[in-house]
Parts: sequence; structure tokens; C-alpha cells
Amino acid sequence: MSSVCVHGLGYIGLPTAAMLANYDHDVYGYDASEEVTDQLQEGEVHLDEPGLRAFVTQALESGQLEIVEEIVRAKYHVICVPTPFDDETKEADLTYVEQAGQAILPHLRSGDTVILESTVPPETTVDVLQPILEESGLSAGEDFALVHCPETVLPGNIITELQQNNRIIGGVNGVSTEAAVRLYESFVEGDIRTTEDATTAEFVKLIQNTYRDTNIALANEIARLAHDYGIDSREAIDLANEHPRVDLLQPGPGVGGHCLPIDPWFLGQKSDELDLIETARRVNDGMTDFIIELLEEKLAGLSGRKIAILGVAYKGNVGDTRKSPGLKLARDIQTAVSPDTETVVADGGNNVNVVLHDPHVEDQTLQLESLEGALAEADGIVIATDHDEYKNLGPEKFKQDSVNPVIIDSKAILPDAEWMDSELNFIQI
Ligand code: SAJ
Repeated sequence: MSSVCVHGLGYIGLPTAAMLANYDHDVYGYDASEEVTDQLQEGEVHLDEPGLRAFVTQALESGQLEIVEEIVRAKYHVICVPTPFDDETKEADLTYVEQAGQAILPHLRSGDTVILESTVPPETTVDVLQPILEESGLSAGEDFALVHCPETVLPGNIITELQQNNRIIGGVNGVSTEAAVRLYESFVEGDIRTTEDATTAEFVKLIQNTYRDTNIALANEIARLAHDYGIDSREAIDLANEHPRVDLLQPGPGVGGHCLPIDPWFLGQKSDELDLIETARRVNDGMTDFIIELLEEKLAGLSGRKIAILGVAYKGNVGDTRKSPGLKLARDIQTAVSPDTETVVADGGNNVNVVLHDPHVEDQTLQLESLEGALAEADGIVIATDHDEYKNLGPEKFKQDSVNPVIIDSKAILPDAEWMDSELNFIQI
């Protein structure tokens, strides 16, 4: 068993640290945030992910996982820091990767292995991290191993996928790759595929998420086409997927989270070749406009209306609102009615009153309403996230005394037959 220092204790770093600890490695978890460090030292888990609390508690209580306030010397350093994205420049901000490299520098010894798991633009491992680590006087691939091993876990199912997914490991040379394989094979049950090139591993991760984003864009365009032909897009997609070589994903209010809406742009960091990929991004971002068009058409304008958005997490059963389609919809509705509005407000101060509900999100700044409060007197209701809590809502919950609301089920989670039969103004996209 090895000593491992995990840098960054977010959605990837924390479960990875706990996994390694639960497989008997001596793990030191470091996070630059004092708040996160304090909470974890007290045994509190700050992330909403099924099973994570018990998993981390087990690792902490066994003594195999220690939350540290400073980086320590370790045989393996695993970097799981965020790589924020600038919406304006469409560039990755690699500051946290650079800081992690600087923090490892004084502790790096011959024979150690540094693994970058954060999603990064191609060539980051060799162009950004390697020069920083080589300030130590040691050479990557000769004195220490340097590797990119992209994380591939799905939020909502992280612990299972950490173990069961196949992994891709790309070292700067064969020796580096092998050093990382030794660590991952201690807990990964899926196949471990290797490449002796960190840039290929970075590229593969990005094209996986780009494939999914582009596939969803096609589904979203199909939904718009189906609407024009008066067809049920979900039924059409289901039937199309009967073909053995067709596998379309599902339409929705857009694509959120910190991965799919961002990673495609990383591919363009040092290339001008984005075309279809860029169009797919635009199609997905345009789904909020499509929903607004539907609302405007059905309500004869949005001015003076109350619109309830159910679900501001970026997807079902998680509490993460990063790049949430529901929040984008709220902002876009307000901008459509009052173009000067900059922030989401739930007080009806503008010409349209947008109210938000989400049973998984805890963000106080969003002024979330209770479900009853959100639905009361609403002229338009949009289901923007497929939380389980919304799946069993019956038409009677939406019936109002004074208004006949338009209900847009953008995730197709309500049983449409029952809803179509109700007298409500119901649209599924
Ligand atoms: N979505 C659709 N239609 C679909 C599927 C998803 O509109 O048919 C939307 C979701 O509602 C959500 C967005 O796409 O807004 C992204 O959700 P997701 O479940 O597709 O993916 P993420 O962002 O939670 O996780 C992805 C995964 N990548 C792939 O499946 C290729 C995960 O395995 C990665 O580890 C993760 O990105 C990451 O960290 O990169």
C-alpha cells in the first residue's frame, strides 16, 4: 500500500481520497479552502452525493484518511482541483493546476508519481504542470512519473463508477503510465487502458463529453423539429433507437453541469477546428429560448405573468446548480421581458415574476420557494430538472382556482397520457 496525497476535496477528490483510504492506502486529503478542511476534520461532508457521507466517514474513522492543512510528502500526488472556464474568452483557467504543481514542488522526490485527474485542455500536463514540477531539478518520466488519468464518474453515481468504470491512463512515458496503473488497479474493477502520451488521455476525456453534448444537441434539434410536425419527440427517439446502430439521447431544457457545457470548448484552446461542436453548444444553449417561445405563444406574452421553474439543479437528484438550465431559463425569461435585469430575483420586481423551487438545492441566495408557493397562481410552470420528487406529481397539484396554467415538462418525467387527458395546458418537449 502507498502513501497518497489528494489535492482538492470536491466532487472528485473527496470520493477518490476515501476510495483509496478504504483500500488501505495511507491517504492525506488537502483542500485550499479552510472551510472545507474544517468541516471534513469534524467529519462533516459538504457535498450532496448519494452514499458519500458514509463512505467518507468510514475512511476517516479507520484512520486511513487524514485531512491535512498542508501538503505532505507522499509517493503519489493526485490532483483533483477545479479548472474554471471563462465564458467570454472560452478559455480554461489553469491557476489551480499551477498552484497544485507549486505546492507539490518542495515535496517531490525521485520515484514519486504525480497524477493529474482534473479535466484540462490538451497539452496541459506537459506544457503547464511538467515545467513547474521540473523546477525541482528532477525530470518527468526519468526521476518522477507524470500522468494524466481523467476522472469519468457520473455525479449521482460517483462511488460505484469510481470502481467500475474503465480508466484511461496516459503517462509522459511508459514508466510513468505503469506507476499510475499500480495505484489505480488497487481499486478499479473496470479495464485500465493505457497510452504513453498524456495529451491523448486529455483529448479522450474531452471527446467523451463532447460526444454526449453533441448527441444531446441532435436530440434537442429533433425535439424542435418534432414540435413543428406535431410529433412526440420522445416516442420518435425511442422508436429510432430500436435500430441497432442508433443511440440518441434525450432532449431537455439545455445541458448543464461543470463538464458537458465546458469541455467541448477546451478542445478549441489551441485549435481553430471547432465547427459542429460549437454549433452543438449553441443548439443546447438555445433550448431556453425554445421554452420561452412556447410560453410566450401559449400565454400571449410573459409580461405580468408568474412563471414557476421546478428544478434549478443541473440534473435530477443532485444539488449542484453549476450551469443549470433552470437558472439560465429564469435569467433568460427576465431578460426577455426586462432586458436590463442582471440577476435572478424571485420578488416579482420586474414585469415577470419568476419563482424557483428545488428540493435538492440549498443555496440561500436563490430565494427558493416551497412547491406550493411556487405553483400558487402560476401562469406558466416549467419542469427543468428530472428530480424523483417531481415524477409523481398529479394534475390535481397543478390545478388552480383562478388561472389555467401552461405546464412545460421539458424532461418528460410526468406520465403524459394522464396529463394529456387532464384539462390542463400541458406540453412535453
Ligand atoms: N442531459 C440531457 N439529455 C440526456 C442526458 C443528459 O439533456 O439524454 C443533460 C442533463 O440533464 C445535464 C447534462 O446533460 O444537464 C449533463 O448531465 P450528464 O448526466 O450527461 O453528465 P454529467 O455532467 O453529470 O457527467 C458527465 C459524464 N460524462 C459522460 O457521460 C460522457 C461523466 O461520466 C463525467 O465524469 C462527467 O461529465 C465529468 O466530470 O466530466
